Amino acid sequence: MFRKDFKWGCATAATQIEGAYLEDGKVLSNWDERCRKGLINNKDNCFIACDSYHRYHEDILLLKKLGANAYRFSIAWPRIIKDKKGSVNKKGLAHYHKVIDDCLKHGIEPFITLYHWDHPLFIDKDGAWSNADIVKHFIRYVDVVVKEFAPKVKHFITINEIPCILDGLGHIETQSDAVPIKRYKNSKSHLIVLRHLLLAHGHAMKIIHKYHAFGGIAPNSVACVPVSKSKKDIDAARKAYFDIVKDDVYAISIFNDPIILGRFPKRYFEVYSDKERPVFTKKDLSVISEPLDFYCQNIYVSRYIKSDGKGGYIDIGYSKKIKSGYIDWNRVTPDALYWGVKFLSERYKLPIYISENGFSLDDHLLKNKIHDKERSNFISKYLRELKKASEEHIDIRGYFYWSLLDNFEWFKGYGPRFGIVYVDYKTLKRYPKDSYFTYQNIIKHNGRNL
Ligand code: PNW
Repeated sequence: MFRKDFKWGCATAATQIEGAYLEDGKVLSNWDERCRKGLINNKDNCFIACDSYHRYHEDILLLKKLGANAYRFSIAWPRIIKDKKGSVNKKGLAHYHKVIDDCLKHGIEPFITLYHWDHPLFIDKDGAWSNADIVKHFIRYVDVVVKEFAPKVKHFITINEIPCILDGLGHIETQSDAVPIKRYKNSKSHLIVLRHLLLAHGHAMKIIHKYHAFGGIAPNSVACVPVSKSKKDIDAARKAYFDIVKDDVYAISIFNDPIILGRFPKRYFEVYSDKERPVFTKKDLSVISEPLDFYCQNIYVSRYIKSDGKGGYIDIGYSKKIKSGYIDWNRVTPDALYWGVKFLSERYKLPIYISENGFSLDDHLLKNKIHDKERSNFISKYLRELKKASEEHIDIRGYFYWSLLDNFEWFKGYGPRFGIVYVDYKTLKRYPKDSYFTYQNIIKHNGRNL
């Protein structure tokens, strides 16, 4: 069973759906610039995207008809702050007031992501997350936004997917498929980026609390699943999930532990030398570990782990037989949700939301319909695993499907479609897919029919 007040929703992000890239005083973003430079697959751009800036009401009605009681979306920093002095663009704030009010009117609780990879270009030009100044700019932006909206919005998510930012999506201007660490001169330079992200997060949490709202963070991770139910394989999977491998930006304990437990894990000190580790003062750590009110996890996939028989683990990756979506990492591994939330809740003891989970396909309209059976199966299978965890009294508060709409998939452009609603990019018309109705039916029964 899911709790009675379980949050059922979908997630989106500003750059991926809004368009209107020069409207109402918005300044250029890092992503507008990447598009202008032709760095996106197929030379696609985010200038119009799903045009949700103008069509947000239609999108909220789609959520309403779905039966959703929550919507996770992000605020575009470049719509709010106009310059390095931190001047505020009132029109940007006015836009999000309309979106929030419309959600509330329809019984949909907004979960606002403060940073989903877009920042003003003037910040990018100064080095984005490698320049300590970004923390100061972020504090100004977050203070403006949370002060403005906290009277109506309860839940704020500070930063989306630290690993992907380190991997170049929110930060460095190269395709995301290169070996992550090649983007950095050395370990030290990527740990400095991490340091700025941690401080930005901590200060944002303090601001959220100053205005009496609740805050969390939304990292992604590849969940570790034991190959058998034996205690030694389960212990091995747990160990792998929280392990740190040198220069692997996807390790989660490297940021979750300081944020939630107030200290770096032992492995961090074993893997990185004194020279590589940036200095964190006691005061820094106390900012970074401002208590979270909830924890969000984006989970799409798992990898399989077995014990090496000596207290360590062997990462056996994936079976070739496992199907992927349009994007190759987007494998169908429903057990990711069960084991992911189980290990996370054991270690961090916080209420958990699945803030993203979804499946990409190359959908085609057929007489105004999309028969995306694979996506329907994906949703049902993953939710069955989440329900199993919930029945074991793990504190799971909600699930956000990625995404409501097909949208701009960063460097991959408009190829992969993750939506439960199809978007015809020529007419911008929306068409609910079969999976929309599958999810609707699950929501209607609060998952009892899974
Ligand atoms: C997320 N993985 O990124 C992002 O938050 C979204 O903006 C994006 O559109 C969505 O997933 C689909 O790609 C991820 O390797 C990138 O497991 C990589 C992974 C997961 C999520």
